[in-house]
Amino acid sequence: MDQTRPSSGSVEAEPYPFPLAVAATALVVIDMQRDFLEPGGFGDALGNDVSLLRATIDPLAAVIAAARAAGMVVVHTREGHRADLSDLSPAKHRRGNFALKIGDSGPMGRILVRGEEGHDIIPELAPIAGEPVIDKPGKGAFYATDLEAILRSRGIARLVVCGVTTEVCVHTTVREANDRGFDCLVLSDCTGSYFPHFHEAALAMIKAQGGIFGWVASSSALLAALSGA
Ligand code: TIU
Repeated sequence: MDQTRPSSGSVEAEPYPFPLAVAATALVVIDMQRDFLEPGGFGDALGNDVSLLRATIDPLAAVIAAARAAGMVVVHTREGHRADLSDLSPAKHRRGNFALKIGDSGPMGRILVRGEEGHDIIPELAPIAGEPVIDKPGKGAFYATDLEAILRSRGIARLVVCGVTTEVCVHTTVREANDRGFDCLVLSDCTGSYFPHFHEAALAMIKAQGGIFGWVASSSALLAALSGA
């Protein structure tokens, strides 16, 4: 097959079209949590301008709606820790320019702790019944989680990856998925970073070298493919 030419049932992507196989594809939404997107959470405590991530919300809401309508598996992840912090390594606890550390009390409850308000997925993108929510203690969604078992049991071989932040949890997850044999398409406008130049570089790294980690496309390309599928 000439991989550089578009074919029907594929998403216009770089470095070449991503074949669309809805039944074997999951939409994976990474860490669209208050702790990263709203003031007073973990992202804010690290000294970031959290408003930079909010441009992802509307396009991602449209993608989630289209994926649900097409019958795609939709999976959400959340970064966070047990209330007793027993799954938090001392190294992760120490690291960062923290105003508040993980586990400290902030305006949205304890920072990056499961069950707290800040740990919730933002209301605009709330999961619906039947959609797996993966709680992860690390940056990658495969590390110390049952994500791989959940995907394999549903016959998933391909991932559309969205969420925040592009160069941290999205990238780590794509690298983990790639090494496990999943084909990953990352949506450029449904991922975001506190550092726009890191966002651009992270996307460039994924699609470089003939797609060394996967593919990159806009949400409009996925929506167009889904509407024709
Ligand atoms: N700090 C930062 O850019 N990201 C994270 O800590 N976690 C995620 O990316 N979810």
